[in-house]
Amino acid sequence: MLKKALITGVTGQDGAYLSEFLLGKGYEVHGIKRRTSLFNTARIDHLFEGEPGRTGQFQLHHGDMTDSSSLTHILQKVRPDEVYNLAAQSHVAVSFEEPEYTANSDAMGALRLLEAIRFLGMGETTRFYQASTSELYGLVQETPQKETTPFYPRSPYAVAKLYAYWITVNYREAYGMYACNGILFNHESPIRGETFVTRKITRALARIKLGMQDELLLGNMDARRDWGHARDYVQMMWLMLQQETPEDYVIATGQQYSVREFVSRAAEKLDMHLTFEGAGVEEVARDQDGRVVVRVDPQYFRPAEVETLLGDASKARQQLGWEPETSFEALVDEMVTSDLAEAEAQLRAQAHS
Ligand code: NDP
Ligand code: GDR
Repeated sequence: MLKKALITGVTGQDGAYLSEFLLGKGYEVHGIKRRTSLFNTARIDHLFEGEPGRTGQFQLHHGDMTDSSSLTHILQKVRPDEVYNLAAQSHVAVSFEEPEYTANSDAMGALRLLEAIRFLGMGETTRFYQASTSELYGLVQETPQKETTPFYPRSPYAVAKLYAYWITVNYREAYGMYACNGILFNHESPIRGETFVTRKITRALARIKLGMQDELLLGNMDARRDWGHARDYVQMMWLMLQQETPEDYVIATGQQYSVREFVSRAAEKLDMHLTFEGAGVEEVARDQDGRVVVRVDPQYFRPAEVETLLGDASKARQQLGWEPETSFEALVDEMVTSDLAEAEAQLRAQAHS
């Protein structure tokens, strides 16, 4: 019998990498996707093609984190060995604009899944992974941040994720469920959503390089993050569910860079050598020809900011053998190369139309 995994948020960045990883391990993978008016399965379409004999090993079900009935029906039908709760309104800035929806999907959504697993009588057999986040540390109380560092969330997103974190711990303690939190620091890839800062930068600089765009507008360039590669991180989600006892783990690289440093590195890869001048809202970056290519735009500032995050993943290193495979430089290079290829393809398509 194949092991069965159910992934919420399967159409997202991590859902796509995790699906591919679990299919490679021989799992039958079921994903929950919400109904959309346009196709939104670009990240996972290749998984349906599969290898001979793998047909049917990857299946999608319509459902929504705000709808208990859909979640319950899918759980009852699939009866998964492992549930990975990756679905979320995951954009921190958007959570200030849609705080109630963010709480409904990110906080209550986790509760709906846990409660459905429990009352369907699957609490002893189904293992549960909750996508927790370094945003829980927010206004940091200790550097670097580890599992015991106190939380101080700074956005409706982080507050919703705080509820999801604790309800996961509570179901573990109250009902003996195998439920864990992966407290993952930022992880990126060429299929990262285009409005997160890394992808926004690599995509815009590639287009500027090809003359398809003039400028890149950014918010707080002083923000510092511990950035890793999503491909490395999803393996840890799986490993957390393969242990003897369920525990919570920080996953991070232990290295930190500013948004400005990310911009510089991405530009270097494109042979654009940037000089930064001015400060605050006056800051700009010019290329070697003196052209302004990056500008600060206050519309991207957040009502409350998380200035700095740096993870200490010692526990995962010791207990799970965690070792990030992709360096910061390799991550940026991979993203830039992919976005350059995408922009070039778009130019070619325009030339032929
Ligand atoms: P994405 O934003 O790329 O993907 C989010 C997924 O959730 C998408 O599939 C989205 O569907 C789905 N979704 C959103 N709302 C609902 C809903 N109401 N019902 C059903 N599905 C929904 O996020 P990532 O892949 O980057 O992150 C995965 C998880 O990990 C998220 O929970 C995120 O908060 C968390 N996380 C991410 C980190 C990171 O750096 N990437 C770090 C730490 C935690 P659709 O495609 O239709 O929009
Ligand atoms: P984050 O990621 O908020 O850390 O949440 P994001 O890439 O959105 O922001 C990182 C930092 O960059 C600053 N920033 C900008 N951000 C965006 N999106 N757009 C800009 O133009 C811009 N300019 C500067 C931000 O202010 C911030 O400080 C991500 C999400 O994936 C969450 O779901 C996840 O939980 C955390 O990472 C860990």
